[in-house]
Amino acid sequence: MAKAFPEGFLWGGSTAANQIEGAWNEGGRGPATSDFARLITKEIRDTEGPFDAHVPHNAASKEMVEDMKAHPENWELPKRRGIDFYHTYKEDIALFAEMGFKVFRMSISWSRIFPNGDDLVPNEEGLKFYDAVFDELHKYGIEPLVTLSHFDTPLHLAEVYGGFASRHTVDAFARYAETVIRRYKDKVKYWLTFNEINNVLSNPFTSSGVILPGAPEPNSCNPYLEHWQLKFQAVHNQFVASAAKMGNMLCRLENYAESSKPEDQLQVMFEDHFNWFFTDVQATGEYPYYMQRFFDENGIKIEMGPDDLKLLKEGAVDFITISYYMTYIMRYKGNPVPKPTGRLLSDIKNPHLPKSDWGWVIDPIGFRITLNRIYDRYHKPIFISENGLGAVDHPDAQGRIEDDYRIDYMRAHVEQLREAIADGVDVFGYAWWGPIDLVSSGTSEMTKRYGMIYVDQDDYGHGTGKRSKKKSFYYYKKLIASNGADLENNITY
Ligand code: BGP
Repeated sequence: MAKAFPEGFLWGGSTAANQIEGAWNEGGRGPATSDFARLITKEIRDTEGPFDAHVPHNAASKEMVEDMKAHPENWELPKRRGIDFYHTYKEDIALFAEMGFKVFRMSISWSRIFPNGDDLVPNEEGLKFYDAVFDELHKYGIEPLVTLSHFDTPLHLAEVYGGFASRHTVDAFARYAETVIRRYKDKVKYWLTFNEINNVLSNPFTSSGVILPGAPEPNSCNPYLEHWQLKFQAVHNQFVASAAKMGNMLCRLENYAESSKPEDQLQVMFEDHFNWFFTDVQATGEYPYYMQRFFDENGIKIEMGPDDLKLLKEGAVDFITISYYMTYIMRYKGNPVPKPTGRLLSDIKNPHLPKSDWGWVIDPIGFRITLNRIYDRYHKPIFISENGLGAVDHPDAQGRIEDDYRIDYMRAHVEQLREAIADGVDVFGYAWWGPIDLVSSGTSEMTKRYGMIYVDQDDYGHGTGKRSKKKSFYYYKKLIASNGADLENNITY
């Protein structure tokens, strides 16, 4: 048996309120941007164009939101129902406990606490819900790790203030953050501010509440490219809102050059900068030198408050949190600094790697590389808040799911994680994305399943909602029980 992971290593799973809770208009909750994220099925992708993960993020224009409000019957909006965790949390947490979870990464729905985002008094019913969830987790010795904002800005802040493009939203966020951090001071030790803060570039509406002017272009892979001024202003405001001793959260995009041409390597450097930028600011408390040229050449001027830079410096994060799904191939696009693609799937496919059903390349070695590079850059402890495989599952006649493809993915990534730790990288936890099937962030599908726990529910909300254990449930349970030493797939199911 291989070497175990460090003692006390936090094994667990990761979710987001908008993808699991449902109950979008219960318990005093106000509407959030995620309630306006439309279902994008394979048929829609095939007819409307090659949608990337997260791009375009379902709804972004004022017109679409207005139409969804006026004619909800014309739209399929699955995040409103999630997987009904709001009502099933006890049963679901009991299953996480059975797998041996040490940590559960989840988020609080901001509009459940402050229905409009900027109310002065919090909604007690919303606060009580999370009290109950945290108590339930602690009952089993599971540590909650909580994201304050995971792609669900209160809609009112988006509509009236343009979300984080305005400082008003920073003040509202600060009130929300203070309220929950104070309320749960004895129940929550680990906090993250914004999920995948870099996604503002490709997904400004749901991640930051920024409604861009004009309607998105149909049939475009990414109709939200451009508007750099707005996006970088929003992200600056999010940096300021984040400036506190807690974790950041970056969607880590590891890039390889397409060839050994120096120009391709230069492109890797440019793209890397657009990814490191976010964590550079959050980890060092300073704007890195390399962004200035891009800002100058694109007429971007970040408006800063007099104390912003001081706040950033004082609020540098204690640990680095990342999601890791895949790696990307870069080809030279010319000088001066080209604009980032904002795409999650690269045009150029890596011929050496297999792909998931959604075209995401599977690259466990890239995981080790990225962990080493992050640690080399920041020398701060790392928490993996997301890693996982979205796949189509086919239950057999008895409803059992032999998901060896998911087990293979997990095994390969945990092996490389172990290598990275052996390399000397300080990683203190690993949370599998979507331990229970949930609504996809990018496409709002249920068909894209990540879970070790199957949920009987389809893209349109049909099904019993019943939970059942896939083969990977038993695999992860055994892996955790051995603290990562036993990765053998010898499960009888
Ligand atoms: C990350 C998000 C998650 C999650 C995951 C998988 O970017 O933080 O919310 O959903 O990606 O993406 P998808 O659900 O689109 O497959």
